[in-house]
Amino acid sequence: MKAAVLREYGEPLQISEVQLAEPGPGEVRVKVKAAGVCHSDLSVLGGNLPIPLPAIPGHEGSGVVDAVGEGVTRVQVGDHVVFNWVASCGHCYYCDSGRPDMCDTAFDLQVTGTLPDGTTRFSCDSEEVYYFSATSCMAEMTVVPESGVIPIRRDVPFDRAALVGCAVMTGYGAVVKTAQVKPGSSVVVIGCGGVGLNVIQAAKLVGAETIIAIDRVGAKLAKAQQFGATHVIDASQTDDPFTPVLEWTEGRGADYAFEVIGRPETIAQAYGLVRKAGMAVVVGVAPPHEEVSINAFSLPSQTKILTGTWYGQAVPEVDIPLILDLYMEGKLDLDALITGSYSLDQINDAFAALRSGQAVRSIIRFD
Ligand code: COD
Ligand code: ZN
Ligand code: ZN
Repeated sequence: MKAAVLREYGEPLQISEVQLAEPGPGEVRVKVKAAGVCHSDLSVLGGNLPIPLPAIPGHEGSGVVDAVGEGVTRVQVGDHVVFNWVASCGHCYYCDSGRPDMCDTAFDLQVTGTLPDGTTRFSCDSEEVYYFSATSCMAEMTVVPESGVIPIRRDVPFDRAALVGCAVMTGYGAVVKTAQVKPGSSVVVIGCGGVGLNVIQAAKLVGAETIIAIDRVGAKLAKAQQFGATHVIDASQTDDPFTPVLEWTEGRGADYAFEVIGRPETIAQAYGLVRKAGMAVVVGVAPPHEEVSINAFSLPSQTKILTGTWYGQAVPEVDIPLILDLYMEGKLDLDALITGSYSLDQINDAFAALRSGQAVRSIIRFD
């Protein structure tokens, strides 16, 4: 079977013939149908999100269960599934307390590039090939832990479903689960890519009244308006988003701000753009060594909440089917997120489109 293999940071992906071992106990083999090209995959390619190499990227996808290992109970062969890239263990402190997004095991898997038993199922000419987020869906098939797949309804097209595995869950969860945005409130969203647009549409869904989108690409701001932004700020034209945001929020600052890029400057900006006792939520993942500077006096004197969200604080087996229902009811738009469709052989073109700033979500199709 074919897979996109990253051999060195900064180099194009190579479409290689790889071997895939049978699913072990508690594991599931999936025939991949669609994979979304997320900025985090791009971060892996460039070495900003380092993982052991060679590796197969892809953490946002959908497919059909093809085989199950011993003891698997949650899915059966033939089930349609969305990948859950935070494959939680189900029994650590965080899993037990309802926060599988913080699962210790799932975090370890980000670093080891393996499945929970410390090994990988992929190889190429007897060389081990590692995982990204225990998913690696930029391949015709993959083997993942049982918790790494969420069974879904069969009437959602695979390309739409794929997006729910990362971009939609992350953006929606940031608004609904982490910030719990209240109706009538004001929201700033910095970065209107695949994830940011989902912050915007979720804010609209829960009844935010003022939704201010900030991006440095005009086409992204046009998309932001399509998804519900009421005001836009072009960051390529001004360094001062503060003046317009104050003007549109009765001089106070926004109730909530979401940073959806992963840069220290814009994280500090998000903190600065919220009102006293407001909330800034960092969605974007900055390179691991970066620091953010916040005025110390402002912490007690303005009592703003500065927090983050990881995978939209998802409980995937509950939230992913719920989001798909919202799509089928016409309450969330997944169609307009897709700006391009590529075959596996064209995968480097899909990454080039994301890098250029033009693509929202490109889909790799496996027909
Ligand atoms: N000012 C304004 N806008 C900017 C700036 C800037 N200085 N820099 C970039 N932007 C805009 C770009 O024009 C683009 O529209 C947007 O920011 C980023 O969007 P994308 O499409 O490139 O990125 P996404 O939306 O696919 O990825 C979003 C994150 C960067 C948040 C993503 O990598 C991430 O961190 N995901 C969520 C956290 C997480 O759970 N990560 C692990 C798996 S994704
Ligand atoms: Zn756990
Ligand atoms: Zn992602």
